[in-house]
Amino acid sequence: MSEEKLYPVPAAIAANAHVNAEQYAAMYQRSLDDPAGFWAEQAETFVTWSKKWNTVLDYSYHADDLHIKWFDGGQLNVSYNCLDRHLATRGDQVAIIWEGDNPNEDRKLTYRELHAEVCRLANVLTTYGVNKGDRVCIYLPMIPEAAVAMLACTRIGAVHSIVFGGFSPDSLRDRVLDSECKLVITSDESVRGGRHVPLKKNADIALRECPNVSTMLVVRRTGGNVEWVEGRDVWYHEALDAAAPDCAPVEMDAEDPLFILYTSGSTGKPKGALHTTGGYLVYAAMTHKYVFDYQDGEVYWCTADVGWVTGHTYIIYGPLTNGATTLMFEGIPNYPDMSRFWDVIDKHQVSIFYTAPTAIRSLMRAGEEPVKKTSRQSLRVLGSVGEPINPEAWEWYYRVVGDERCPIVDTWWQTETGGHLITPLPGATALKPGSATRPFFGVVPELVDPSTGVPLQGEGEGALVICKPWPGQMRTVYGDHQRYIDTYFKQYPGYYFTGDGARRDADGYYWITGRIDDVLNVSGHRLGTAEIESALVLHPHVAEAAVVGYPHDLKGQGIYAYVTPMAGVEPTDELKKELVSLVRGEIGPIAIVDIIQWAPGLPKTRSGKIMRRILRKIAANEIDSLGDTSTLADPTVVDDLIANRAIQ
Ligand code: 6R9
Repeated sequence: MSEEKLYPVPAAIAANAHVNAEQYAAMYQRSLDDPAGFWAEQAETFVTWSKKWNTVLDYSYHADDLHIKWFDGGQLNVSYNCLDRHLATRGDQVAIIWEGDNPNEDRKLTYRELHAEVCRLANVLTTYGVNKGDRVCIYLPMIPEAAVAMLACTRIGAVHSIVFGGFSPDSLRDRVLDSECKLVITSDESVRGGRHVPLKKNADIALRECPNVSTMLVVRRTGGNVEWVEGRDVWYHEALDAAAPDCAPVEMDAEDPLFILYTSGSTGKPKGALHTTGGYLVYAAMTHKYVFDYQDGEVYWCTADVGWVTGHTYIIYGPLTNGATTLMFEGIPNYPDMSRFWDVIDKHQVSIFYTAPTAIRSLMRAGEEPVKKTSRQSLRVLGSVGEPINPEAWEWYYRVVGDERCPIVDTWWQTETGGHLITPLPGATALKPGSATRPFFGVVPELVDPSTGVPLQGEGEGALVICKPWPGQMRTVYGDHQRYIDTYFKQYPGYYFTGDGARRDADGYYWITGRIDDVLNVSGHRLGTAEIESALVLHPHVAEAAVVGYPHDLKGQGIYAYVTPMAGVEPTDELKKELVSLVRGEIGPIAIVDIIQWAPGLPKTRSGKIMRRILRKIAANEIDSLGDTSTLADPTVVDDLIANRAIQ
């Protein structure tokens, strides 16, 4: 064993877990030795098919013939799997516990009630001309109607594209246009931490430039004032009241599109990650059961928003396919006070709790008292996702929140991967704080030398790639297959490139070190430096901008922008404020620039490429290790940047 602290699997957990250490080893080996047999079994176990597939896997990772097909020829319906097939045995079981922003507001929907509402909405969508394969944009807060909307789309074979409620009208517009949606579902307002956000107003602004959207369904969440566009806008509740209660699920091919979800990359605009039906659902259900060791009857809570992939897979599709009770939370961790998470756990007797390191770090700051005054006896398993969890936060989560009783599953995965790829299993994996530990079944990670692409043997650090497909893998970038190939399969031929760096220790444990491309991870949210730079240069007083991340205590990474003003422009604090609000307005409140440094010049190579490596070092105040600056067109610009750096 290596030098790091090791937490063995608690005996009480191992005894009843779906998978213990021996079973993990045997199943993992089998998944490599006989992938077709292994995955066929999983597909039969987790999903009900109306027609069996012909081939388990058909793929090529080669750029000139790139394709990935799982369970080709099979047919199924996602909403049938999440709802109908549970009705006979658990129709009256709670499917969704909704906990409002206001602690006095909650709601429970049984599988039967959820099924009924989904069928009605599916009929409404059909009435407004949505057919199989059409795209529907969902721009909703964390309310049960978001789950209903997703499932209603899947019932009729429409492809949903959820846009997080914290995105701006411009971001919403770009996504609606790129995925060519014809219908948008939103609400009058959203509520978070007692504050109302005018979602419909944002959608109204966005849709001014989206001529193909003919219908906007509006959920009444708060009763706040909204403007109404006659002929386009329809109240959700009125439409549902008028709709027929029965709706047969449409049979879908395993490789038919299920959803599009936009995510930031190193270059250009966010890309629409496309996930398909059969493989995704198998992978979502299987990882949900094994990684959280979900046991029948337990209440499971993932605090993500359905606007992110974590919400898709681990609030909705995984849990509902497994017939679980999933909790959906509208609010935030510190409202009305710092005990909110723990109060909700006690109130609803939550067994499994899955959140992000950024939330843990901010709650940690408030000390132990807000946690310790609650019971949390119902908790059995804790989870972490979104960014590397620093060992201090891990230890606090383990000791203070879990009372040293609950294993923490630190799950590494991405929008692109659909589900967990590297993660402990509660009953099988000894834990090391800060390590995502070992690969899930069927997943073959590899570390390659970032510059040569040569695989590393044994211990070492390099670029994290995956050697073969898994069923939850994204299939393409919507509308731009070439971008898919270029982004993920070009740099290291024969592999899927994750964009992350990682270290492998002597025990074969993986430690994710973070993004090695130009993607920032701010409070667990992905942002491309290119998106932020494009927003900054929209300002008439800005000549050029370069954005990098720097270490931030709470957010993991903060946003550091180097901005070159136009000649003759006075760089003032007023201008800084304008730039911060410009970026926020363009992208949304998740994009708050933390630091702006005025840069008379940016460090560029002779071919004009900005050397971000140097900018990252200066932002992090690591000026002793700038590396070679001799290839810069003008090495003196670096001296000015160092002298005026924000963190010294
Ligand atoms: C699920 C999700 C993906 C990026 C990923 C990585 C980082 C996520 C992590 C983690 C270390 C973990 N990331 N989970 N890093 N440990 N447990 O977050 O998807 O929003 O696409 O972000 O997040 O850098 O590449 P997404």
